Amino acid sequence: MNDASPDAPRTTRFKTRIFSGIQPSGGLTLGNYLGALKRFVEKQNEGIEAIYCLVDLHAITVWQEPAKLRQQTREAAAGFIAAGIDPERSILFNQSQVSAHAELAWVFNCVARVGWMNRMTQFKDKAGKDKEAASLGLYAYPALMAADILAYHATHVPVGEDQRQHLELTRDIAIKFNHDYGTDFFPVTEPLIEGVATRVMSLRDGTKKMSKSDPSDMSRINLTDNADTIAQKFRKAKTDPEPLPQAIAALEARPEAKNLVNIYAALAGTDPQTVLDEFAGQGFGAFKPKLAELAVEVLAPISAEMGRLMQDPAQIDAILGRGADRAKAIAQPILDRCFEIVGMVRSRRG
Ligand code: AQP
Repeated sequence: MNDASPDAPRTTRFKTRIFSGIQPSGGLTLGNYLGALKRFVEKQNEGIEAIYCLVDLHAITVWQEPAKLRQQTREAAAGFIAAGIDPERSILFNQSQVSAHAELAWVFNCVARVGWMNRMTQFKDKAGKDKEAASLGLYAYPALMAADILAYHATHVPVGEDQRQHLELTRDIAIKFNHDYGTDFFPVTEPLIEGVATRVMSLRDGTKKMSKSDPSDMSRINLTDNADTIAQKFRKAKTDPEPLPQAIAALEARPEAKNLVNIYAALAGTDPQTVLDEFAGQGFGAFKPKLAELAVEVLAPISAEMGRLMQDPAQIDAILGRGADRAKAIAQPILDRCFEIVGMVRSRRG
């Protein structure tokens, strides 16, 4: 699916700039890789200015053990670099090192309406049955996400399908801000939801998305899993007894089968029909080992490079620090101007 080309007319006043983020709330998964990271690298390699952020402020909307959060942030940074993000060409940093995100989020908390937040399905999913016990941060999460994007006047945001609703809210916030203050200061950002793996599903339940915080490690492939673990997880992945069909339509009622075919297609850089053309008539006993083999071929070099980078955490911290300085140089003037528009006295800068 391609929601908007980078030349989309609504944002032509603004320079094309991509922003996207991933929460360091666990180890990166195959879902994060195929739905986001792989496409971040493609966008960077198309020469588009790109800002990529490890959104640690988002991560603490649910409990994070501090030492683990630090480790996960460094590991995610290593994952970005190992997957092909060049921290010289793109900006790579962790969110909490640029205070403009939290400051702009406050302004957006005052622009967004409670009714808008009440419609956010991610809050409902993550808060579960006991909504009263969820953090206020989890509820306000989408306003912070809007701030992440709009602090850079980002015009395009590559994300997986699960983030579509939050992107809509970011657009609503920009439109309302511009309307309330009689300005066209913020761009109405376009989502980029592209490819065959915009929604990679759990290996244990084809109706649930693959997620780094799922209690079952068997539900996901982690970028750091070794070849044996990957093979075992695919071998044990829930499927059905039918062979793979010839027609895509026949996968509609078979979510687990559809998920594995989509994963194969995304890893192979092809489309699901091509996968079915090759495997139609074969059962999962034959398909799963091929899928595992392909996944290992793609992920093993990334995992090995992550391991190498993780041996030097000081180097990762230095990269994140440099990225934060570059990010701040873009975000601070935008935040200052936003405060001016809102009516704050600005008698000192920074
Ligand atoms: N299963 C998925 N399929 C496709 N894309 C996915 N993304 C996440 N899971 C899938 C995309 O990865 C980017 C970063 O997401 P995130 O880590 O900020 O938050 P998330 O979507 O909530 O991811 P998780 O893994 O489910 O994290 P937890 O478990 O902490 O909530 C986004 O672009 C997202 O679309």
